[in-house]
Amino acid sequence: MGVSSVLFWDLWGQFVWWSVLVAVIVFVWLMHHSLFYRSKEGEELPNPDEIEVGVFPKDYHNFTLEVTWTVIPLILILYLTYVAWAPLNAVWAPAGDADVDDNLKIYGNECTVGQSSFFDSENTTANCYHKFDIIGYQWYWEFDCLELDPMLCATGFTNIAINESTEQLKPVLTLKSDEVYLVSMTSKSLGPDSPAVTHAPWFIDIGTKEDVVPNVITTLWLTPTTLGSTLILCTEYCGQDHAYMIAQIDVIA
Ligand SMILES: [Cu+2]
Repeated sequence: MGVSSVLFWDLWGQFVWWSVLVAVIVFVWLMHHSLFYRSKEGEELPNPDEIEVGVFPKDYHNFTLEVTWTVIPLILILYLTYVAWAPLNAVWAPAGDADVDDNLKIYGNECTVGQSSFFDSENTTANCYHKFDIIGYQWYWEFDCLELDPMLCATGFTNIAINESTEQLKPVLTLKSDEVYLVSMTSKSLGPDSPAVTHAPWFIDIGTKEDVVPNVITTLWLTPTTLGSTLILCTEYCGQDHAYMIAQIDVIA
């Protein structure tokens, strides 16, 4: 899982836990009341509320109950909102001079040749980061490893099944696990028949995505921490072959 995924999976776990707890309370309560307060066969029921068919029942206002069922869920929602903010630091952290600015300490400075990021997924910090580029065309991804060592970043091609009977040659990006990458991205034109349009690479399993916009450089932190292969899909509709704008990422040790 990537840098954001580590955080998002933790959040996911918390949200599922609270959802299950609330569901158990609600459904157990509901079942209990539905069964326990059922009238028995032939039972003559008292009618203390004088409920009549076609007449709106008397209004019993219970202030304590009303406050309780408003305040308790409100506290839970405020808490979940608060914890959901946590990954924003890791996702939007600036890149820059970590020696000068404490806010840039999450991923440190750009690695020097041969230096490793040593990503710490517990605390979402790293020694340093590596840079590479992604360019979106209509309709394929191009990876540029810049000056990086081939052990850290390599490109190639492979056949990927795009449906049950068809395979297509697609780009492959090979990255090293537990390294932090800062990806700079933009969209370019291949000529009048293929204008620069907005794309958005979605790094499945790594859990992040970002728009790729003509004439703008967008950036994204990427930290693959699980070995294996995953796909990049385009999640911004970009024309005819949008659905086939696929690439593979191989994460190696
Ligand atoms: Cu696209």
